[in-house]
Amino acid sequence: MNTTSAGGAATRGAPGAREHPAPPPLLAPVTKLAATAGTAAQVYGAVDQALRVATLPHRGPTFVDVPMDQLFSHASATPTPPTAPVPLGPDADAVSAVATLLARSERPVLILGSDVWMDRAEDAARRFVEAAAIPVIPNGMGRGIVPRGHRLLVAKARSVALKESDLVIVAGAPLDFRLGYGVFGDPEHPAPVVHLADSPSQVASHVPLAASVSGSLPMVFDALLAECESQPAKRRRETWTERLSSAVSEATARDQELLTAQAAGGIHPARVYGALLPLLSEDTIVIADGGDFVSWSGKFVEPARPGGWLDPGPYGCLGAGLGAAVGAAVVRPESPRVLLLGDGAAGFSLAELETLVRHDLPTLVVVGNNGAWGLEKHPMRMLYGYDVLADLRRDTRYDVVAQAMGGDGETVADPSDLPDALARGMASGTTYVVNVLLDPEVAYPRRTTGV
Ligand SMILES: Cc1ncc(C[n+]2csc(CCOP(=O)(O)OP(=O)(O)O)c2C)c(N)n1
Ligand SMILES: [Mg+2]
Repeated sequence: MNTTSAGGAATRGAPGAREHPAPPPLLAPVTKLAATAGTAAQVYGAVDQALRVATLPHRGPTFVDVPMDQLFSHASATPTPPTAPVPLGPDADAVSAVATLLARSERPVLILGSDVWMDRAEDAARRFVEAAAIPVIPNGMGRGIVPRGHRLLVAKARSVALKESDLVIVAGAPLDFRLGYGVFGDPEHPAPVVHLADSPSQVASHVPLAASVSGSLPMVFDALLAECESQPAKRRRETWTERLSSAVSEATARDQELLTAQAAGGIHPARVYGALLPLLSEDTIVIADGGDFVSWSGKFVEPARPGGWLDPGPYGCLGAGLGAAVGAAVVRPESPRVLLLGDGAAGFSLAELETLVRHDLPTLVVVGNNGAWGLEKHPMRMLYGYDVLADLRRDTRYDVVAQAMGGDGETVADPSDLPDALARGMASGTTYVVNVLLDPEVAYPRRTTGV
């Protein structure tokens, strides 16, 4: 029997499909599609459709469940050949409107988010950035598209750039708490905002936009590049780019002090990065999983290529890091991998160290051991004056756990031992945990609580 469509599988909201069990309502609001394949014959079509929907822009989870008795039954299916989705091209007038705003802007900034990389728009984005000479702040997994050291990468001048800009273009990232909900500069007279998104559903509707474009992001950037060539900038923006370059230099000098900072009650978290940064090659994939420890990595680690940074997305889902390390190792086995793992995050999926060892996927895991859920503890203290239920055991030997699972590791209590320990881990050829005893009192210096 040919079951090449999901026909008959109950999807939430599909009327008349009640002869089969309804899909679980719990999953429908948090997935792109939730379906129950009520019979074995429906399984192929339901799974096929779920995979197609999940990978269409904007990518997202889909859910299929199959009753247990049907799961162990038999049915035949004719495989459907995979078809590449037809990319949605951008609207020409919308592109032209953005190009006009950009041509008039004296102080533009472009924010490149995770969807730029997920939509494989990294090359098109970089061509546009260089042709338009627009300064860039990366967001999430947009890091590395404009590589470290590039004259237009102004991540370290982020607050100056966003405060003083007269046009903020956000590409491939939601206008969420990480981006001040899309309000930049003076809240009374915020900068005009342009939103570029991979699909119409992702264009922000909670703030007024000066313009927006949705569609396949490689096509959006190519169209913008072509349009900017026909509408060149009215003025040269050297004053702006020089202002940001000097802000980057000042921030880099301030970072240098932190990278060698001393702390009284253990190692200063920034010190880890002082030792780690010189060891990162052009090809190293840095994976971040944790609270404050990850904020420090976001501040200091600037990848040299797209895909050089993996994080758990805007919700910071703890525990995703070990799985991401496994994925990175499988997809790019030749690239060195460093997982920066908070001790709180370690509590979620540390057992996956065994997976890395069993499949021979050597990874350096640096555990930022501050004996706490720091990003809960310190904000509680700030907001309430006390903290509850945010302490862990700093004596836990995460390195010994790795040894017990067939990997290796060591504990570092003295910051001067960090460079050698990290280098040993990288050269070890196995999954190696460096358990770094951090000062629990050092909180990441954040300006907002994110709400
Ligand atoms: C699955 C999940 N549960 C809870 C949270 C909320 N949360 C954010 S940071 C954090 C503490 C993280 O502690 P740790 O990994 O040790 O990092 P630290 O802040 O101490 O550097 C928690 C519980 C989350 N992001 N994800
Ligand atoms: Mg911690």
